[in-house]
Amino acid sequence: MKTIIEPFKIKAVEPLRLTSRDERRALIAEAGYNLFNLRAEDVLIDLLTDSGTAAMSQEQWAAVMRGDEAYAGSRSFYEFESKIREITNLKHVIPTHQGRAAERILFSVALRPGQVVPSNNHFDTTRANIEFQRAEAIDLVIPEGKVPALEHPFKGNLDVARLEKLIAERGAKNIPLCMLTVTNNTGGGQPVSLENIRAVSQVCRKHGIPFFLDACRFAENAYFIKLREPGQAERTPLEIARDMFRHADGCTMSAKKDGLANIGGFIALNDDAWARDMRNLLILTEGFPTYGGLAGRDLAAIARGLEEVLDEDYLRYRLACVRYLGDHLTRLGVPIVRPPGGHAVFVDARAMLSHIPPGELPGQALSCALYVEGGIRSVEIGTVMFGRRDPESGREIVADMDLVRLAIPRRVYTQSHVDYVIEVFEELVRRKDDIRGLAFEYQPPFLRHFTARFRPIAA
Ligand code: PM9
Repeated sequence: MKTIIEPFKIKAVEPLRLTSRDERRALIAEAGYNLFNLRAEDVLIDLLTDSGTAAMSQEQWAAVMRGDEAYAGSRSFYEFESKIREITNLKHVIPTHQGRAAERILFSVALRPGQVVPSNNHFDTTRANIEFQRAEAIDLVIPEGKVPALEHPFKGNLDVARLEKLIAERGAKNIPLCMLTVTNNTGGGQPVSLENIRAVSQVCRKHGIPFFLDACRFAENAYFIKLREPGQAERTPLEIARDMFRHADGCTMSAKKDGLANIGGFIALNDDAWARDMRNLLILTEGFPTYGGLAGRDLAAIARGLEEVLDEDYLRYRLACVRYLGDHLTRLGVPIVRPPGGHAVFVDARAMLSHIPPGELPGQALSCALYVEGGIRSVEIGTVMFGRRDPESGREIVADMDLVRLAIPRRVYTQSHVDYVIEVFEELVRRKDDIRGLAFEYQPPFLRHFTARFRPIAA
């Protein structure tokens, strides 16, 4: 059969509320043209994020009921630890309440001011946590990864020659660790090849630099490797995932993505001294090392989620879903990051709304238009998220790209929901020249996209 169906049926449903275009126009103005400020009830199709928004399976809900809530040494922790060790083969497993807590703890222990941390692309919370330690986050994605329309099987790869150059220029002792985000969220949810993981790891080992994966979407990355990397087609996603982690000294993970859970995260690593320091910090702010800010039931749900996410039928359906939306948008002439990524379609708003200069935030403008037109919530991944205001001139320093991400929550929406999104785009393509740019009205000192407010620029 050529149709790849959802490999599950629906047992519990959640109603969606329809709103009118006039209502949405008023709601987005009230929200300061920032979609994070909307109430979820006022959104019809919520593609803001794939983080923490998955539908859990009956086995995960059963695991929730079986969760062991002992303060120390709960059975659920040992299930969690054992599943993570099975996949990563890393020695220490430290639970955290979500990914950015893992990042804060890792960087608090590993970084000193003035040091640098390279990656393909750091995600916003990763970058912010590095900068919070007064260190520098450096993006070294391959040049192909910055050209939205260019087809390439592994656009998330890190440019190994630039990594070598960075090490030569800054010195290995100023690089306390190197990271690789799989899949590369900021660059369009694009995968990293096993060959590239191996090459980056070899360079790091040669210079004695610990190598960490940001493993939020490791299973989707593993399935892309199976589909696209020569010699990998016959291997299971688990075998490939284990191979990915074999090259790493540690990882951070938000279990809200490929953990198929609504909350949670962890750090896993081999270094005993770092692990000891991290556990001490964990006790200070997150909780005892066998729960790390999570309930026992959360640990149990994640352990089960990490197993289900590596199921091949699930991964085939998951990537097909995103490809379906991406290919239909391409057919409508909507410029997107090609090929579609693992968890989301990224629309190239700078190209689609070429009449809006980057300084007038075309990504944010497109996100708002999508909401007004069809009640769809997306997120800008561009100048709002990654640009910054020049403190001297007050001008906006724009990001490399202005993308709008349509992130697909795992196991939540059906094909007709996706067809509806495609229809809304059809309408927007017709009326795109009427969409106006936006200007910042307020911005906080870091992670500005979450709480900034905007105003429309008059025609
Ligand atoms: N990613 C996302 O929507 C959630 C926050 S922004 C709406 O893509 C990577 C690659 C991520 C990520 C979160 C985190 C942080 C780290 N690395 O959200 O703290 O994509 O669990 O994870 C979001 P937490």
